[in-house]
Amino acid sequence: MTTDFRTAVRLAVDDEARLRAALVESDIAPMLMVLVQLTGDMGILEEVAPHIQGPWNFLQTVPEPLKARVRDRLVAVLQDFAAHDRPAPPRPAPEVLQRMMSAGVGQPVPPEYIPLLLEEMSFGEEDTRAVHWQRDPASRPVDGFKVVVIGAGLGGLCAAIRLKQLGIPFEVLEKNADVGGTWLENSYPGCAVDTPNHFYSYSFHINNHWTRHFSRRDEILAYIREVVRAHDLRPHIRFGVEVTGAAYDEACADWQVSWRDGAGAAHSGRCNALITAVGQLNRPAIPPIEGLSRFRGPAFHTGHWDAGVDLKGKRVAMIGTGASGMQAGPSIVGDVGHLRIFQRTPHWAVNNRNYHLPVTPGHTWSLEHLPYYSNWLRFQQFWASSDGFHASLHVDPDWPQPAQSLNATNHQMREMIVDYVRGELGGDEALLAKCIPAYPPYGKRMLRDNHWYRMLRRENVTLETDPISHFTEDAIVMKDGTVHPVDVVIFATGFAASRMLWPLEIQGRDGHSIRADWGEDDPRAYLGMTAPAYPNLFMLYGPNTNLAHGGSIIFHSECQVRYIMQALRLMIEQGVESLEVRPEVHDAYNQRLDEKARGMVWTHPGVTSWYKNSRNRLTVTSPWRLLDYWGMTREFDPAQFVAHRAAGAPSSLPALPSPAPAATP
Ligand code: NA7
Repeated sequence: MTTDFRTAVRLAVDDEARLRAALVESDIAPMLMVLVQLTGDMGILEEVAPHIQGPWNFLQTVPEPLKARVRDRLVAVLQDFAAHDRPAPPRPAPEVLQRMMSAGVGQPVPPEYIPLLLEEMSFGEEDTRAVHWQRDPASRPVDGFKVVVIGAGLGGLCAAIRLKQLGIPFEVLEKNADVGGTWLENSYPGCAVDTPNHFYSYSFHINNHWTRHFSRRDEILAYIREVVRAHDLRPHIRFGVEVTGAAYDEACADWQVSWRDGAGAAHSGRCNALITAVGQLNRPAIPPIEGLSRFRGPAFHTGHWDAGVDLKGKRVAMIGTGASGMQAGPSIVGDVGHLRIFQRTPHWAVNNRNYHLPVTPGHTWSLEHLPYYSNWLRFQQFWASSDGFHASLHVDPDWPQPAQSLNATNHQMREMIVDYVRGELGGDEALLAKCIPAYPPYGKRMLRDNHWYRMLRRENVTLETDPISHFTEDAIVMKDGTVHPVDVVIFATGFAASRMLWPLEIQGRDGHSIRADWGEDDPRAYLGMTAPAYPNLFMLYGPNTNLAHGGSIIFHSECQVRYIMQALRLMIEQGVESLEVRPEVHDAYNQRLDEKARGMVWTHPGVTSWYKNSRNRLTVTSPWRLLDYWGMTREFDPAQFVAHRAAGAPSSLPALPSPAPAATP
């Protein structure tokens, strides 16, 4: 809904037949919420509630006559609103909202989630995460201030939008020739998002026209380009320049950023604050398998897909069976002569009935025209794919089968998936044994089955689970000596995520450098964003901010960007030239984080992944619920930082806060 409420209602009832046709194709849960919001009728809510057994539409069992009643009531109510030109009803009271939310997803929604959910749904179209100035324009000299953002992916663009809204001068440096980050770079067949799209989008730039519930890469890239167009960001982005490093100049309290242009020439420039938004999944990890350089055929990584290579009829080897492999394999199998998949460890994958479905025209119509429908769908999708499973990812110390699962709920999940996979594999127990992981579900990010298991049953597919020894000019040789001749090799082997910010050389004050402080694989930061000895440096998608239990990385970015904008606001409004997290705050946070991670699935024995380092410390992924992280990043607390004013700052400025003890989440 982009028009005001009264106009939207009038337009919605303008053509009753069209309205009715749309409602037939719409999701009953958000539709019911619209009806309850417009009428306050909790009776109909309670009548339908028992038939909503989960947050996904395929978990609803609402009988058709009851659905028809909801639709009829909604049409009548909308017509009544239009006929009397009624204004939007007041937002329901918190306890009513909580009941509505719980009924809408068929699960109790705890009251602590309500503020977060209202912010995420952004009723009334307001931009709920925007940061506003607190002092009048004369007291905030933005002119001499400059921010550099590294990267024009979803995180960097979010920062750019907020900087632009605040009027803070900034520049985005992007190594690629276009925006989009990981969505630009990954173009392999089948590349798609595995978080539902009406949630996987900026809360302040809703798209009601996704053609699928889980869209393909091209559509997501088009969305990103549209956001950039709408916010007129291109003039602020310098493309084709690769930042090589940045050094903090303590005397000037600013950063000297170095970059290379497309011709390889070195440049540098200064900024007061530096925001890294370089992503975690863009430095392909190609395994050091002996003899690769001897292989004569095409060999490329999913992140650098070579569309010029014709796979038709070829013997294709695909190494790796993670998220990218799961999407790419079934998408090319119809073309290739033979697909030989080299699996090191199987992944858990669930079936989601919406994964391959297009969005129906009626559903799209309701998203666009039915007041509040889009807000309620976003809530539903947020709930379906966020903290729901978090509690079940904690290890029950008394659980008798720790190698298989963590606790009773996790075990139930395991059984459900095993049953599903068995069905998909047509009861082939030998193949099933190869496909079921020897670690608990959620040990790695849960994948969505992209017809992977059915693909494995095809005549032209072989699943290899023995280790690879080496490449020859035209084959892969296994450790047992078996030779598999192949024409093309595809590496679906993931990214060098744990070497965070690599290969950037970031030098802080007093001789500190990120590479030395973090070593090969031990990044740590306060809230994943700031670190002592690196004043005025803010990281997006930094240490421990990857999401593996659910959620959308866009949500995390929005939380981080709000926090960073509040920090910059403090700097500008209070004449602060350097802002640096207190070491004790940073250390206490990381200690809490380590403790939290210790009892969770990702550090469980037998679970290997890029989420943690060689010492079993979780470094990449967040152990927190989305709710916890949202709460921790909602208000920037200056007392957690050491702030220095510029010499000559006006004496009229308020005193800077003194340190407070580290907060607990
Ligand atoms: P992932 O999820 O890291 O998957 C990489 C896959 O490659 C995984 O199956 C690995 O097996 C396998 N791999 C890695 N190194 C090797 C070697 N040396 N030999 C054989 N197999 C290997 O990367 P994706 O690109 O699929 O997905 C990245 C993220 O993108 C994903 O989490 C989503 O958030 C989107 P392993 O499991 O390590 O044994």
